[in-house]
Amino acid sequence: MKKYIQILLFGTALFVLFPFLGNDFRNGAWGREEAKAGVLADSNLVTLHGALRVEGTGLADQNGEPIRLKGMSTHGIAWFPEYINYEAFRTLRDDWKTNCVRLAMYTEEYNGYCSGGSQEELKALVKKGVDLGTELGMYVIIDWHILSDSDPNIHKEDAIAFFEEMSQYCKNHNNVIYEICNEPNGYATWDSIKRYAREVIPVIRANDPDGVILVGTPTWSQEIQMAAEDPLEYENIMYTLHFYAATHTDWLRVRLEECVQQGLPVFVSEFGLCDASGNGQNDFAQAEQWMALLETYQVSCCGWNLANKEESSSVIVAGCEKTSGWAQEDLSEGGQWLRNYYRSLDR
Ligand code: IDC
Repeated sequence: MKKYIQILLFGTALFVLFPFLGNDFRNGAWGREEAKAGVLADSNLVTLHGALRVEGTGLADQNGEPIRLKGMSTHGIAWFPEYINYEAFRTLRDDWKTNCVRLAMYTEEYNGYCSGGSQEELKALVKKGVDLGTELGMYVIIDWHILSDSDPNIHKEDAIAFFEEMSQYCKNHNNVIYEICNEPNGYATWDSIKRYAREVIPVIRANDPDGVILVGTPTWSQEIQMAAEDPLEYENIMYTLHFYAATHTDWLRVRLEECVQQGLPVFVSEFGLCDASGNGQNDFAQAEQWMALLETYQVSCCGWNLANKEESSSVIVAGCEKTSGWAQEDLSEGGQWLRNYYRSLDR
């Protein structure tokens, strides 16, 4: 009997308090079951915006309205698989106000896909990330994260098989974007990247004809002017520019602006506030200039990285074991800045 009275009192309190509860509680902070049951249907961005396509220099939604993706990139998913979880993505959606997650899968570094990592486990993790994004109404980028393997042609056969399987899996999802090579560098020329792209893109397109595809550019995805001069002949393609605010300054911003003004579709699929090593001091003054430029041209972007590694680009402080629901003090200096920035866009 006592129990029923308690339940009754609790119910009445909830009813009375409901109008005063925060937006987060009313709109976002429900449990997984309510989310699944469709209580969150109106907050499901992917239902609202549907499949995206490249329009001008940016992205448009299913109604032809411009949409800007903004979000976080994971660190390498083989290093930090624990952040591919429902609550983590939900925190990024509801607390950070982001609409996109990039799944970075290294090909070479630390148990990379082509250097001894379990390909089956990594593919399962990517699919899990895609499914979580679908469930939560977030766009997901599948990133073939080449780095020390400078030229994407080095692992071209693996890339073809990987994207064949992923595009088969994702063809009925309208929230997936394919990034076919993170950062070509060293001797990888624009010609060799184009050669690679011409083999990988048709494989994806055969399964998922309308999927947006991101193509990396030479010198760690900085030479977008080469793509502007000599673009690929496919529709629905964007070229990536990456910056780290403490290293890349005016000269790279000028390049971005010039290329966008020439009509090049650009996606900043990775950026950092610190230097290009992923560590060192953050440069918030430069970061502000970058963000102002990205906003001017509505360039979509993903911050590096969702992990608790001891480096300034990790947004969670080293030693914090929480894999979701981070409080202010769980976030690094850069993490707090990024969260505040994304929240400030939610207007
Ligand atoms: C860095 C990680 C670091 C890791 C290293 C591996 O932050 O923990 O040890 O890779 O070599 C990039 C790359 C991205 C880098 C990042 C920072 O896309 O993989 O991550 N960066 O160096 N391009 C420019 C900077």
